[in-house]
Amino acid sequence: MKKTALIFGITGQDGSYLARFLLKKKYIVHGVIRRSSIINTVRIDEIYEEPQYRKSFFLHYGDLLDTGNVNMMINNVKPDEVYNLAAQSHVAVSFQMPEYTSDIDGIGVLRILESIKNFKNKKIKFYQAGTSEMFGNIKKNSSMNEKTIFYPRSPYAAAKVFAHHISVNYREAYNVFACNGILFNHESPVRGETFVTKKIVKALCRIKNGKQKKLYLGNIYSKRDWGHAEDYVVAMWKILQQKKPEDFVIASGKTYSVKYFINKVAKKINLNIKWTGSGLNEKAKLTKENRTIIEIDKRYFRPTEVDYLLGDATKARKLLNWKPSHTLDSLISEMIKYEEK
Ligand code: NAP
Ligand code: G4F
Repeated sequence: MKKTALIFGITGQDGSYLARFLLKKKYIVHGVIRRSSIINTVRIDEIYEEPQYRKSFFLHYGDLLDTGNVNMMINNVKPDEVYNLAAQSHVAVSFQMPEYTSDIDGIGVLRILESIKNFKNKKIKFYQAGTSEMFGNIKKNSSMNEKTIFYPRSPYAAAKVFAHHISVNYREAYNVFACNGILFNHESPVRGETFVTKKIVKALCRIKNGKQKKLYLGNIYSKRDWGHAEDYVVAMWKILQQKKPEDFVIASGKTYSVKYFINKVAKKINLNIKWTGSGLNEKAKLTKENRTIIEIDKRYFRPTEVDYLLGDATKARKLLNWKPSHTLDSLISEMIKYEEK
């Protein structure tokens, strides 16, 4: 008997990779999409149009802000597994829209959990998309695992901490099969264009081809543990295949600064740059032409920053037998190739 999965956030980066992965595993996949005045299904259009998936891929309009709709999704689809990847996922935006972000990223999760708790026909497994942002600031040179204490540094992270704890609570109080994946940053060619990796790759490729003059960035000294979304959705699935519901850190185990990422991309596309100045006056110039192509803009700084993230995925390696197949190097090459298509 084929398993049925319901994905909230199917139009996002991770949703599109997870849908492909589950369809290849012969799941029936249902996805929730939001009504929009402009097409927002570009990442999954190829799947939707694929004849072999006509009878296994279904889309429904919905929104995590709408309790009745969430209940209807669970009751109509009757899924074996629910993946909640839906979120207002941009940290900087969450400072401008804290209430909206909390409603989707925090209370939205509670809406799904209540619905699953009240669904009596079968035991539904639930995956919640947690984040390394929940750790916030910890000591540099140490890594974060499932036991590390949370210290959220943004409305986004605070809402995700609520989502994490309420999922644990429904597991303990009502025996809901609820699991949190605590995922560190993961990127891909279809990463949202305002996240720093995609912004850098796209802009530097455009600058190289004479289509853009400058790239403006915020804090280039923060460090991130970057992986590839394709590897991370495998971990999501593996987490739900365990006998017992548990929480897992998923990470590459390596951390690099935003500036390191820029230098890597520039080198790969043969853009020779040199850095001058410091603080808000730091700039990158094209070595030959002495023309500035990267500047720091204080508008991209956050009121509170997470300076350093490094994950320890030992538990996932041991219990899930999960390890990433991509490196930062191969990720960047793939992102560049996509931009240069
Ligand atoms: P993303 O590309 O921003 O996708 C977010 C998805 O959520 C989109 O499908 C979006 O729909 C949907 N959504 C937003 N608000 C919604 C609402 N009110 N109701 C229903 N759906 C809504 O994010 P991602 O990078 O794929 O990340 C997936 C999840 O993992 C998110 O929860 C994110 O917070 C979390 N996470 C991501 C990372 C990472 O590095 N990528 C790391 C840790 C955790 P539209 O397309 O219509 O906007
Ligand atoms: O790419 P970012 O916006 O990702 P951030 O804030 O780490 O959040 C992402 O990863 C989280 C997991 O840890 C997810 F939960 C979350 O949903 C999202 O996917 O920024 C990365 C770093 C930050 O330190 C930021 O301040 O890059 C810095 N940065 C510097 N200039 C910039 C920019 N970030 C963005 N988005 N745009 C800039 O111009």
